[in-house]
Formats: sequence, C-alpha cells, structure tokens
Amino acid sequence: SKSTNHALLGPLPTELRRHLLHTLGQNEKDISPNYSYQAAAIAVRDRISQPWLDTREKFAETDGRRVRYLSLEFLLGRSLNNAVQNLELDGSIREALNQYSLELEEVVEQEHDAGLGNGGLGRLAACFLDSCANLRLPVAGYGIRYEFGMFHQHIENGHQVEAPDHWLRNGNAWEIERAEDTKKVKLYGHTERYRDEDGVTRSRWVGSHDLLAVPYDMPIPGYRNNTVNTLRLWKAAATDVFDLKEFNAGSYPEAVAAQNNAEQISMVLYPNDASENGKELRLKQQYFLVSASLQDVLQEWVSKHGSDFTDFAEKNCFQLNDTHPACAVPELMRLLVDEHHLDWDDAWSITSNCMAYTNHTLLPEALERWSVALFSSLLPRLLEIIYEINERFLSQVAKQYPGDNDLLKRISLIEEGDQPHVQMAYLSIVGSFSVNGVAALHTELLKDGLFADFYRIWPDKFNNKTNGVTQRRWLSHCNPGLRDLLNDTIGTEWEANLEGISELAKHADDAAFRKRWLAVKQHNKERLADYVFKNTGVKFDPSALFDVQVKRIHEYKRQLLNVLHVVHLYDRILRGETKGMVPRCVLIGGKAAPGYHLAKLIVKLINNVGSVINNDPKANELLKLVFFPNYRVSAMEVICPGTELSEQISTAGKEASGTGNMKFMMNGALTIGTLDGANIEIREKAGEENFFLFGLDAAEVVELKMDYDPNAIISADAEIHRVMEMIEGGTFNKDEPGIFNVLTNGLRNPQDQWLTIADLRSYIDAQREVNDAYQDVEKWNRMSILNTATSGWFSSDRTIGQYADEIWKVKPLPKS
Ligand code: DL6
Repeated sequence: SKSTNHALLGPLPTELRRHLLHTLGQNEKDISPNYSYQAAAIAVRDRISQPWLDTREKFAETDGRRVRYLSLEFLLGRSLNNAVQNLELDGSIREALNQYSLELEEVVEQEHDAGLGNGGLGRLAACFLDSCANLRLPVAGYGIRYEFGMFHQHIENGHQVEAPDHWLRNGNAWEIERAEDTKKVKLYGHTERYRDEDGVTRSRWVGSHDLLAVPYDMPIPGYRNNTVNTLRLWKAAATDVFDLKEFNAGSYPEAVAAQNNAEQISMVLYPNDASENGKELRLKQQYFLVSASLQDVLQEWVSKHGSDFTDFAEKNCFQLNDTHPACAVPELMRLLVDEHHLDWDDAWSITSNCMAYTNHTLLPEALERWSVALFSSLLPRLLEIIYEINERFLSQVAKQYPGDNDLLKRISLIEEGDQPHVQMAYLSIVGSFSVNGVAALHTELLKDGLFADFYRIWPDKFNNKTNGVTQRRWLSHCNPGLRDLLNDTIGTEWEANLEGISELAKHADDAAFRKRWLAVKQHNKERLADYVFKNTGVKFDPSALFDVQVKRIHEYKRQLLNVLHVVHLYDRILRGETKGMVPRCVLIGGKAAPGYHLAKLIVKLINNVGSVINNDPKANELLKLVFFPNYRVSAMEVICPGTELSEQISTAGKEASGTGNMKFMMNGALTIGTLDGANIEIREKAGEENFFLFGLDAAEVVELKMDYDPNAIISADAEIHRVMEMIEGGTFNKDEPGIFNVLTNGLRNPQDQWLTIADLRSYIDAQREVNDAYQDVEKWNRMSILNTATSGWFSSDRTIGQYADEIWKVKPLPKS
C-alpha cells in the first residue's frame, strides 16, 4: 500500500548517505561534486516514485480523454531544482547536503542541462508539460532520447565553434528504462496487395528493415499536488544486436554494424531551429517517434478494449508540435487499416478526430516538405496512404468548389513538379480537427496568408493559443529574491495560479515597496555580472542599464539591429556626445545553426564590436557589449532575473510568438519591441506607457517591401550613415578586411527581407526614450512592477487551460 511504500524511505539526510555509500560506492570523506549531485538526484527521485505510480494508476483507471503531446523536442534544462521545488523538499535536501558542508546551489550546478531542443518550440513543450502536471491533466509527452542534445557553443577568435553535447555522459538519474514496452518500427521495404482470410484485398508493408524503440520514462512532477506525469523518450536499437554469421566469418565490425546503424536514429538532435534540412535521417527520426508512440497508445487501448475502436477518438487526442510529427496522420491510418483491419472511412474518422496541429512559424524556409522519392524509399506504405488521403480530400473540395482547379493545385498535399514533394503542413491540417497558431497576430496571419485556402474550407478548425511560460521555473525558481518579496506582499497562490499576481499593481505606488523591488533587481544584477565575468572575462558594472537579447541567432530576429544601435552609442561616445547617456551593458547570446553562415557571421560581428568597445578606455564607463557563449536554459535562469531591458526586435510578422519576451516581463524587465508575435499582447496587458514600441507593423512591412531603398535612408540620416561607415570602414575588423561586407551589403540591399535599416531610426529613438526613462529610478521601477503585475496572462497554465478546454476537452484527474 501507499503508506508502507512511503515508509520504505528514511529521512532525506539518511537517504543521501545511503545512496552515496551503497548506490554509488563513494567514500564519504572525499565526495566529488558530481557524486554529491548524483546522490541528491537519486534521493529526490525516490520521493517521486510513489506519486508517479499513483498518477499512472489514476490515468489507467480514468475513463476520460487522454492527451499525448508529440514533439521532436523537449528542452527540459535541469531537473533537480525543479523536483526539489515542486515536491517542497528544499529544507530537507539542504539539511542532507549540510552533513557534507555542501550547498544546494553548488550541487545543482553539476547537473547537465537536458538540451533536447533548439529553442522556443522545445522549451514551450517543457513548459507545457510542467503546466499539465500542475493542472493535474492526463497528458503525457512523447519524444526522442537523443544521445547528443543541442551542441555546445564556444567562441574562438570571435567565431562560433560547435562541440558535441554528451549530456548522458554521467548517466541520467531522472530516467527509467522500460524495456518491457519496447516497440518495433519499420523502415524501407515495399508494399504488396494480398487477400486476407475474409477475402478482402488489403495492402501491407513487407521486406522492411526493422528496428527497436526502447522507452525511457522521465517524471514530470506537478507543483505540490501529488501528481507526477510522464515524458516517454524513445531510444533506437537494433532488432538483432549481433550478427553471428558475420562474426563467425571473422568480421567483428560488420557483426555489430546493425546496432550502430539503428542507434544512429536517436543519436543527435538536428540543430536547425528555423529551416528544414531535408535529411533522410531526420525523416527517420520523425517516423520513429510517431510509430513507436502510436503503437504504445494502441497497445494499451487494445489491452483494455480489444479490437473495438468505436470510442478511440473520444478518449484520445494527439497534439502535433509543429509538422515534425505529422507522419502521425498516415501512421495511425496504417495501424488502424493494415494492422487492426478497420475500413478506411472508420479509420479516417478516428484519425481526423484525434489529431490536433500547432503551427510555430510562418517562415517559408521552415515549412517541411519531403520529397516523394525519399518517402517512397523510406516509408512506402505511408506514401500510398498519403496519396489516398489526398485523392479523397481533393475530390471532396472539388465538389465544394466546382471548377476551381487552381485551388486544387494550391492545396494538394503533393506539390507537383520535377521533384514532387509532400507538404507536411497541409497533411497536418487535413488530418487534424484543430489547427492553432501561437499568438494572436500569428494566427491571423496564418488564416489570411499561409493557410488561407484551408481557412476558407474549414474556418472552424482554426484557433489561437497564445504561448505561455511556467512561472515555477521562470520566476519562482530562478528569482528567489523576487519570489520571497512576492510571497511577503501578495501571498503564495501565484505559484500555482499566476492570475493573482495582478494584486501587485496596488503596490506600484508604494515607495517603500519600490525600494525593496529595486534591491531585489540590484542583487540579481550583481549575480548576473558575476556570471558574465566568469563566462567572458568582461566586467559589467551593476549600476549600469542591463540590456539583453538572448535567443537563437537569426536574420529575422535582427541581432544586427541591436549591434547597429551599440555602434551608434559608441560613435556618440567617440564624438563626445554623451550628455544624458546612461551607462549601458549590452548582452547578446544565442546559437547559430551550424550551417547558417550569415548567422555565424553575426556572432563574429558581435564579438568583434564587443572587443573593440570593451577595450577602449573612452567607452568603458558608458558602454559594454558581450556575446554570452553557450546560451541555454540554465544560463537563462541567471540572465533573466538580472535583465532590465528585454530586446524583442524582430521584423514584424516574422516571430510567431516568442517566449523569452514573457520570461523577461515576469521578472520585471521592460520591453523594447516591435508589434510582432506575443509582443503585441504583452504591450496590451502591460499598457503602452510601460512598453517601448518602435518600427513598422506587419502590414507596413509588406507594403514597404515593394519599394524599399535602404541606401536612401542611410544617406539621409547622418547618424545612421556614420554607423555604416564605421562598420564598412573596418573599425571592428582591422586585421580581417572585408569580412563583414556580406552583412553590410545585405543591409543595403533593397531586397533585404528583414528591413533592418528601415527600422533603425525608430529603434534609436526608442532607445533614447529607454535611456531617459532609466534616469528616473522611481518611474522605471514603477513600470517594472507593472510589467510583472500584468504578466499573469503569460503563464503556460493559462495556455494549457485553453488547450484543455477548447481543443483537448480533457478534465483534471481527481485530487488525492
Ligand atoms: O511557439 C514556440 C516558438 C515561438 O515562440 C517562436 O516565435 C517561434 O519562432 C518558434 N518556432 C520554431 C520554428 N520551428 N519550427 N518549425 O522554433 O516557436
């Protein structure tokens, strides 16, 4: 029973000792930091086991609908601190570590980030799992257990250099292998028609190369609610590890080749965040995840309901995190039709009533299209099914819109041409009952632009779910000073439900409260300054304005715009125009996709500009610029609380939502931003007087592109002209002439999609307003408090509540 199981565990201090000695075989007199982390993690995990089992049992018993969140990425970061917080073990784990004179803060630093994602999309999935557990929703995550996560970035001579991220090197205390749930996944081979025992003609997939999917479960603890949900990650393995024939013939390497080939599939996360890369291995990963996960769900279904699938769609829902798991649509069809012998119409009704698709980008280069040739060699049966889905879909639309052949051509799942391709977004829309964007503007742009034809056909499928982030990691855990101040002022309810944070607004006019607010920020800035110094050797003065842009490096996110402004400030300093200028420390961080040369050049430019400015005594008091290397979840946990100005400066219409913008807002940073993604909603909630707006809006961007003349803007504006002259004249690359020409030529190109020069004047002016507002400490703090006070809407609990009510139609599990 529950109570006897609990009784098996001693107090945490005893458990920690036991694990050090007996589980890890360590001598207590001389414990390495790594082993102290391992022992703490195992001891804490033990505390999760019982509620985890109880939650699984409740899931199995529930008769309500259940959801599976299918995602190629889960950017979890660290787990120990999260578990300690959510299980309320802070006091006891500290006491346990104290036996060895260890502090929790140093021990948690030993944990490798689980970097199983690129950026926003993967971190969103992790925040969503946290919120599902907080809300006791029956939702499980399914993903891939990559051996190597997001690459490690370091900087050499200003350039990004990538190194593999072997995050599992020291083992992973947070996972449990469930070999008994292993599944078999097919690849290659061909299809054939045959007659079954009832004389029905069917298709089947034969001659395939099979591999195994072995599940590893990770616990997702809810916030102090005895709920622990599951993230199931699949590792690839060979069906036959060892080829005895090869071995006997004397070829040892060949004998184990099968295993190596199979393991390739879950070996490494593709590091592209905003471009598809068309690699065969990537399609294998996508199908591998989808097939194993669907088989897992079907197996459980069949064990309870036999071959009766009548209620399957009512009881199951699959949320597709972008098109990466879009093969779920044809794969569920295949499993139902080929393996469980349902007829097509029944299988289609089930499939299209349990899939839901989230779109995360409008960038054409990020939209997945797979060549029919590749599909046919790798997933022959799926391709047949996709063709059939397409035929039926097009004939239905042809009836609805007779004679509109252009429409049929535009919406076909198969893009015809010399090299026909499968359009994964269209497949996802056709196969789903819900299609959502991730911020209000983004959803409108999907409906008006990219998916307009589909919106016309199925207006009711489309809906918006503005992103959110979990306040438990992104406020409570990462900003303990602010957490304590909030708890003192408005109570603790906000940790489970952020709506209540609006109470804070009442205190914005209280000078004594503002003083405490300022003290917390000051402390966090000092912590960030130490962190920057440790990682870059550059000293930030904690009394300066901390101005931060951290996110993937991409042209559309316009780190270049930020650099141009920094160069402008430097120019003013050199010219002695510094009256009223507040000292400013600018931090930029993020990874460039390894094959994205322009993004890598932007990294180099940031580093070079930083190194000139930081080494110029004339600038030193007033301006610093650092590139923060290896930006990741655990770095954001230090950067975010210490930030005062959040840079959200993408070209309007390009950033689907953004989620870093929300984290900064919660932590009291003010935003300088364009009317893009969720910035618009942030500004609405915070009030326009508490947001620094600049730049063209999405409609103006479209219009200006038709007649854009950046060179005219540069010649007409003396300050902008000088900025360009400094960069083009080699101020930042004396020893490497010409290296930044590609970037400056791009800025001057009338075809420049990102309209950086168009927004520069307005950006410089908005930065002047920032500068002036910062001089008025009381005013700034008031604005800062009001940003936090209005951030309740951006909790992922609100987002997930909406998914649950409006898409999934799921209810929380009963309280225990
Ligand atoms: O929805 C999460 C996140 C958004 O906040 C970002 O604005 C968006 O760029 C990002 N999208 C991707 C692109 N991936 N694909 N495909 O990461 O999603």
